[in-house]
Amino acid sequence: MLARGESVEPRDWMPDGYRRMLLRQIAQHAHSEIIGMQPEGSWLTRAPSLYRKCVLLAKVQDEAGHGLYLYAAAETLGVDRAELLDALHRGRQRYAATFNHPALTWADTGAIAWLTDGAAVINQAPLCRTSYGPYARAMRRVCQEEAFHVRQGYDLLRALCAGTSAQRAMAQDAVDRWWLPAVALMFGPPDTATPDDAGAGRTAVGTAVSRQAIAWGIKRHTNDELRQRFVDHCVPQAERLGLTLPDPGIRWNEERGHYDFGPIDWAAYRDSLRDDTPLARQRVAHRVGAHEDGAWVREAAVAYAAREEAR
Ligand code: FAQ
Repeated sequence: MLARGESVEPRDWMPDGYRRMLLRQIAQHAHSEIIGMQPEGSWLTRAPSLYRKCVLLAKVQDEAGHGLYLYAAAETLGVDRAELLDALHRGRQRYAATFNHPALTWADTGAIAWLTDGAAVINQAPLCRTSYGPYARAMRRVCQEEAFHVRQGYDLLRALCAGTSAQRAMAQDAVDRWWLPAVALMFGPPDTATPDDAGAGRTAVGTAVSRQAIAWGIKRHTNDELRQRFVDHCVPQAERLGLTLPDPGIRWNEERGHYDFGPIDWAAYRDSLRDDTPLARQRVAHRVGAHEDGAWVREAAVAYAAREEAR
């Protein structure tokens, strides 16, 4: 079926490992969408104009919607959404550690949308052809919206770059802080073992997982291929904005037909996946609080559905 390029649908037979890998990736993805609302969401009450507030509100709501599409896709694999949320709240399933960085200034909302959503589009566009039908269909909607977010982030940064020197400095500072989380964390571990891995007798965390995910058609490209594609996209855009990407190793490589970029500190990467940092704890606590506050809405929806059914 996979060899014929056909998608796997919920009622088709599938190996347990395939189901587990899909569930892990879709759940992590869904959790990332809803936890990812928090850094930008913290600026909703402080947007500099009504226009920017409306745009940011719509963007943050879109991320909630992406979470819903993805939880619905995960449910087709036989789990309940409440179980998935419980796993997030108890720290049994992960979300992208990118969002364990703070949004310190208004410019961060632009840098997050340009770089983080930009990385998400590069990572997720190939997932529109992922082998599991419900995930692929969710991705098509998500990617269309994410592409719009990237333009919104770029537009915000462009406005700051055309402003005062303080505004330009704010944009540069935000890009300086969000570049590495986007390049390293949004694409996952490297394809090959790093010297640090080899020294510790480890194979690279990403290698085996990625290889299996590609074999099953869940992922279409390796983490490093996608990372390179992202750098190639961003460099000319940064030049147009008049911003510098914080990596002195970035230069055009005529032979490869790609931009070279500096080495990533993978030991620091592994460290940033920890879920016991103050900000990671705060993200989950905020999420749990929102879930508890929303209990009455879920109860009302269930009561309404039961009443409609009884009619
Ligand atoms: N953060 O399994 P591998 C978005 C974990 S959506 C935390 O070898 P892989 C929208 C990994 O889970 C962003 N944990 O990694 C938005 C595993 O742990 P486990 C998310 C990480 O699969 C934008 C262990 O390390 N996108 O941004 C991370 O090759 C703006 C070993 O790793 C997706 O989920 C990490 N960064 O690569 C929202 C797309 N990296 O499960 C708001 C689909 C690794 O064994 C604002 N997912 N780990 O306990 C993927 O493409 C991949 O799963 C990766 C990870 C790239 C995330």
